[in-house]
Amino acid sequence: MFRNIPPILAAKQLLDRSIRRTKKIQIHDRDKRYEIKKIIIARTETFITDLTSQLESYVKNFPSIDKLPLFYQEIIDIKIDTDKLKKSLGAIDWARKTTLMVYSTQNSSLIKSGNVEFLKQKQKEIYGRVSSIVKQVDKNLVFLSNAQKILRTFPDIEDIPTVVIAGYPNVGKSSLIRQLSAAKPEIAQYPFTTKQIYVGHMEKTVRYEKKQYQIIDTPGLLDRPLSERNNIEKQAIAALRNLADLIVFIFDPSGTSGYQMSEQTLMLEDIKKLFCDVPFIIVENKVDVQNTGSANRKISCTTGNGIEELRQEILSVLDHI
Ligand SMILES: Nc1nc2c(ncn2[C@@H]2O[C@H](COP(=O)(O)OP(=O)(O)OP(=O)(O)O)[C@@H](O)[C@H]2O)c(=O)[nH]1
Ligand SMILES: [Mg+2]
Repeated sequence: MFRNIPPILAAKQLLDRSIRRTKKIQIHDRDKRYEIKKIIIARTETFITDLTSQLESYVKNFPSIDKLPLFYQEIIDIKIDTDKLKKSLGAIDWARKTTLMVYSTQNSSLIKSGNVEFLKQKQKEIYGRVSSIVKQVDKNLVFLSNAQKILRTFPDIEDIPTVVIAGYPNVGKSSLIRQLSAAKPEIAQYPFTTKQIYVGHMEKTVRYEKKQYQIIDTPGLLDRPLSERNNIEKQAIAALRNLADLIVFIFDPSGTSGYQMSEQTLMLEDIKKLFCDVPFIIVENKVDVQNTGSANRKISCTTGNGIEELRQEILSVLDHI
């Protein structure tokens, strides 16, 4: 969804690019003085037009944050910082307008003059003033370019029934999404392996018609207030808050995740309160290591035990939403 934004150049590269474009302009006239004048005017105009149209495309092609779905708005704030992003876009627009203003006030003296030395001096002056304007927003261009790289990593979220997998770190959330979809998030035996949202798809054929569902892997959550959560955890909360039609909460009673059942239970109570109008399916993973005998659904992402039954339950809950 954010892959079509054109690459954003830093001030120096941007200025170099526009200067390079001007070099291509050649004009021939029998009157050499007139030829030089025409070249200076045309090159200055190209410099300004190329530069300002680049700056304009940076601002125009950036998605309007306020119009994006709420999930993206929250993720942008967490991973990029919405205020800084808006300020940077504003600064770049300021640079474009100020450049055009400088050009429009200086251009008439270029057109009126026939003095080659004066023309060259004026052109240098315009280039100098415009360069300093663009350099003033260099940090904003760099910020925007980084923001663009981060945006490109955002998953494509569709408006279809969605299940979000949640739980403590290391309990097997990514292992489960690998079992249930073609998504391949990294799996490892340490907490906070997953640092962002991953999306997989599940499908079901209902009377010859294929229905698509989204399954979302989230970073692990610890039992603590939102204000103490790190930016990785905040993404999980953003997915739960904005995307979940159903939450699959995974417990790991085996102890291999490094977290006690008591801590995991407290967290489940907390998020149940936060998302009280969303249905939950509660599962205990790693039944190959530990079977508590509780009433919760048991699965093993290692042996595949209970996975098909869980898939059917997920699809049937999503179908009734
Ligand atoms: N024995 C056993 N190990 C499992 C099972 N499911 C996952 N694991 C292991 O548990 C560890 C954590 O698995 P992940 O899928 O990365 O867990 P996660 O919840 O996504 O972890 P974070 O992304 O760090 O929050 C890995 O070493 C997995 O191989 C299971 O059913 N049985
Ligand atoms: Mg994971």
